[in-house]
Amino acid sequence: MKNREIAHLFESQADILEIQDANQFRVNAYRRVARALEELTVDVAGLVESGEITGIPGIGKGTAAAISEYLETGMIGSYEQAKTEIPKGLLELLAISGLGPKTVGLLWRELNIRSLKELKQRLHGEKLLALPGMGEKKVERIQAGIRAYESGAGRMLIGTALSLAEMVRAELQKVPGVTEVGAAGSLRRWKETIGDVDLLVTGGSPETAIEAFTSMPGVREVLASGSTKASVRIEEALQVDLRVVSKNEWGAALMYFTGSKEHNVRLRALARERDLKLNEYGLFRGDKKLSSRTERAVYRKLGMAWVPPELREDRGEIEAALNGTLPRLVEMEDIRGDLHMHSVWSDGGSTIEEVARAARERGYEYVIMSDHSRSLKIANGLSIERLEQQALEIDDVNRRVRGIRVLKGTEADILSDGSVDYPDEVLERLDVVIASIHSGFQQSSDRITGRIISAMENPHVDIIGHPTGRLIGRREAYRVDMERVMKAAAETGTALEINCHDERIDLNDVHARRAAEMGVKLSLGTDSHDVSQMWAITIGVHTARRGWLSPESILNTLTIEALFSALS
Ligand code: DGT
Ligand code: CA
Ligand code: CA
Ligand code: ZN
Repeated sequence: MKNREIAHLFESQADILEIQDANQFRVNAYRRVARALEELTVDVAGLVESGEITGIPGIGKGTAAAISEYLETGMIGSYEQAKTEIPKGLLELLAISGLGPKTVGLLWRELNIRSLKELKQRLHGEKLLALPGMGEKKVERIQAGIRAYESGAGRMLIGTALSLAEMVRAELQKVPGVTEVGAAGSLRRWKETIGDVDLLVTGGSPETAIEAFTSMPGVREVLASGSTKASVRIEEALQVDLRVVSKNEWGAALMYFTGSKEHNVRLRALARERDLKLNEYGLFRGDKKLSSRTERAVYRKLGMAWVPPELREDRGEIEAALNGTLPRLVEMEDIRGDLHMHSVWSDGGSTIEEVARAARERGYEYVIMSDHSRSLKIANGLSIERLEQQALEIDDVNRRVRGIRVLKGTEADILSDGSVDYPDEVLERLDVVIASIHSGFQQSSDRITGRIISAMENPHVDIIGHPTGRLIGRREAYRVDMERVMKAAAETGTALEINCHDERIDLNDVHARRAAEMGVKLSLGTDSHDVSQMWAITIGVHTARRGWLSPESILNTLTIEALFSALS
């Protein structure tokens, strides 16, 4: 479906108009179209074909023509024209948190700032400070936004990379003779952000595979194209590298291109110590090839166990593989439920019944309803009365939908004094209490760490949600002292969440590993606001694997009885 892609163009056109200080009605009209497209549950192409498209509120004849132009040609002429009317660098500025189109327009018109570079040069200048709506505070926010943007610049969220890889994989699988398409690189290692997607393919003729790859729909630019490898750019900034390898060398190539570079460097040194040579074609003694067909065989010939890709970061996995002490990592099959979900009761889009059915379909035994608490007004947090009404509906769903248990929970705000957003007698009646910070992100380290620790000292709190609060590429973590939080979690028996949302991944792999070493349990929660997001549990499972976690460290691997006794 091209719905989101097209929505993005209309959104971008609205941004351009707003930067140009155009009439607000025009700006809003474009935004309305973008939203309508985002919210469509069916393919826009079908609606264009049947003519129903103009029946959608906000979409008129002109818009419909633009959409069908895009479907036919891959671009919208008027949008391409609009882009030429403003300096190129301005659209990039919009990716920075704290900068909207109005501000960007102001910076451009008043100070002739046309790029990130120019903005950085003049950020603290007096002229900039004097602009309407500016001020020390706002400048600081923009500066933090720039820092976050630059640290994540050019890297994709893993959710983006996964769907991109799926799309390319589907194209490559259509190529005659192709028997295998595999992800390599950071995507196969499930790193939290992905620089470029690396794919390997085998079977069929290399020329045909390369040709199919470079001419796929969605390719904006072919960055390189050779006889066995090619790189393309999709959309604005998504790069995919493809290598065609022979079936006999699949294992060696997969190992080489999975990396990480640090892991590979150690392996090659290890090979040399044994008078062997390791490269992307195989493991050799002199001219004699010892192995290359499968990864397992190559690792075995190096005298070590096969290393799960998530561990290949040179963080101790090589020693463990040599000594036979690699952990038994948690797997998707171990997971019996999702421990962080929102519904229509707060700011989610799915009903409790829909959540229950989706959870059962995933093969879960339980799922938690953890809607927002009363202080989080912008997310329609539940008053005590509504929380009680919700409990009745959960009872009803549990009676009607067999084979899945909906747990009563909350994602309660940790208030500024460290107390939890409901009184004890309310918390006590819930099956699971997640406590999270949603305010006061800028507090000092002592203050915010203290808040989290007081929440953990409340005996009803079972899990701390998204413990560091970072949003990848958008917001830095709070200044929380994770060592102290983990120590307190171990002492109070509070679990820490691995929030599975691709923009959060919070805790991350490194923190999760440290927490487990300290005896803290981890809880996987997708934080889904719609059942269509529940797949993200795989991001959590693979993050846990990157953190060397075994099933024993993870709450979601417990049966419901064991979960209850762990939480009590
Ligand atoms: P990324 O794309 O920044 O998220 O990270 P990777 O790990 O996917 O890095 P990438 O795409 O540059 O290369 C993919 C893999 O290929 C990498 O993990 C290991 C291997 N590789 C690439 N260049 C080198 C190199 O110069 N030396 C070694 N040993 N391996 C390399
Ligand atoms: Ca890569
Ligand atoms: Ca690459
Ligand atoms: Zn939250």
